[in-house]
Amino acid sequence: MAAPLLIPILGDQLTPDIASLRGADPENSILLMMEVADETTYVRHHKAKIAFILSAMRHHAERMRRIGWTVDYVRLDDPANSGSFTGEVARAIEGHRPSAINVTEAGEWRVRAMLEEWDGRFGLPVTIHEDDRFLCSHAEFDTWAAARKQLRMEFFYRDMRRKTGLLMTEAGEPEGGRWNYDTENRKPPPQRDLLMPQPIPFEPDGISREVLAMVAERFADHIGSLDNFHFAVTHEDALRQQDRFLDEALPRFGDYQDAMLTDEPFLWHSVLSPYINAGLLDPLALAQEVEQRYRAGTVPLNAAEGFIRQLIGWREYVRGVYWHEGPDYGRRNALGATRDLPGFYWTRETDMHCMAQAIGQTIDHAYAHHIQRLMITGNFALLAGIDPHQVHVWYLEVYADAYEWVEMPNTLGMALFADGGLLGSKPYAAGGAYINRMSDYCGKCRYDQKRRVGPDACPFNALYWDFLARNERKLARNPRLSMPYRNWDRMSEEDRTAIRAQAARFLKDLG
Ligand code: FAD
Ligand code: DLZ
Ligand code: SF4
Repeated sequence: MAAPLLIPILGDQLTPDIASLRGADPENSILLMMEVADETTYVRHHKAKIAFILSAMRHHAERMRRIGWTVDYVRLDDPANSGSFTGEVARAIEGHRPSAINVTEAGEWRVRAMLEEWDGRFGLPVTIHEDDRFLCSHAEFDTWAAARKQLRMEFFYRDMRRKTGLLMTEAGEPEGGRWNYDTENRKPPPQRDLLMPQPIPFEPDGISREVLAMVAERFADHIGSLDNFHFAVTHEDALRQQDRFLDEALPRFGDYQDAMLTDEPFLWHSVLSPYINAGLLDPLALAQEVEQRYRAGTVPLNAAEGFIRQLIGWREYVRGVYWHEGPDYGRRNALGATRDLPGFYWTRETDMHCMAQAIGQTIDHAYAHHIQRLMITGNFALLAGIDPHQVHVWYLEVYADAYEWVEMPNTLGMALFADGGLLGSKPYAAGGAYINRMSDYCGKCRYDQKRRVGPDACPFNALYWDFLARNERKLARNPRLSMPYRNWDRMSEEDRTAIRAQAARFLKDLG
């Protein structure tokens, strides 16, 4: 046999026709899959996130062998494991004497730098393929961004609708006459009931049980529980969960997209992001299924459009921003926030019921839905002035779907405004009234959502006004904040002083 082609497959590249495999000869290629300490510990990932990725990798290796590929699989507990992608590629070169390396680009600047360095290091031709599981290529996003003074998701999204033809009429107009049905996607939560859809609880098979035991032992000091490990770890099971979502939750996804309910972590969300991001599900095929359901009349337009917007709009847009802005994006701190992340982000031990719920289910399931990430834990960090880098690391650690390309712009840009308004036109800052409107949390909280000062006052209220006052110089000219600033100015001097003193006391106690 001629010298084979070496094709490293990273943990979020679990797609059988990933770009680096196309055109390769299964008879003369070695797929290299590597469980490495560098990746499991470069941040202290949630135990369930590690277990999900490693189990999905092991299942993917089996799948690829079944369809005729040769896979060299390096396990984390292999005594010869060097602990890094580069070290394992070096070992594989020793073992297989390949003629060249083919790899699909990584999802982080950190890993991208590693792959780019292989060429010179190993003296072999290295081809890095663009990851075409995304709709928008780097060049396309850069061209789109170069033509604009301001990047706005809504306009990018319209281009993606035109490009894919999703929810477009034959005349090239948006289905229903409008591009966006967001205003119909903000219903407060309904009563909790037994008929709410739930994701399928997949029972861990032998491979997953082995991984779970290893993770429990090796990563005992990482955040999170393994007790609720019910993730799909194969393409087939991920598809089953996709069908469950399409059948049972999608029709009401639109209505309750922003709603939150005590002890209901999933509501009408798909819980598909870990599978989409790891490569077990194809986002475009999923969006086409959603459109199909709309055209068949089983799903209303506000649900189909709302879901498709997240997938081909937000998901592609944040990725574009991540790569377009460069590796220093993660160090931005436009509001100069420096406070340390409070300890209760790791323990859930706080009297703020909304925070205890969002953090608690994160610890239990490595999952929280978008509004919890944005308007509860993200909003709190924004208002309290927590150092964006620490917040970014927390989000990257705790969610099973977290990779830098998607997590970082959502955290730094959308939740914390640390990029100064590049990704969103205003900070998503809100006091207790918003949380009360969109959830049943406040009724179960020891704080009083209506109060701004005093021992029982909801901390979000004083923090909200304090945030605006603290950042007046940077934010007051933002037209989308003119109303709250007018309201702040209308308050009496006495009220303003009391609110700021309340916030200062709370923040001092946080330390
Ligand atoms: P659904 O509500 O069912 O939405 C459908 C799909 O749309 C998701 O599976 C996801 O693929 C996509 N999507 C929705 N919103 C976004 C968005 N803002 N950006 C990108 N894709 C989106 N998403 C991640 O995939 N990984 C992350 O690490 C991540 N970190 C986040 C951090 C913060 C601070 C915030 C505010 C959001 C973050 N998101 C992240 C976006 C979003 O919260 C999750 O994609 C979503 O909660 C996943 O749950 P779901 O699959 O049930 O989503
Ligand atoms: C997140 C993660 C973890 C926890 N472990 C591994 C691993 O052992 N091997 C692997 O190939 N990938 C892992 N990953 C995902 C990688 O970190 C991911 O591919 C990069 O972040 C994308 O550049
Ligand atoms: Fe959260 Fe305030 Fe409501 Fe309590 S009262 S749940 S702290 S918003």
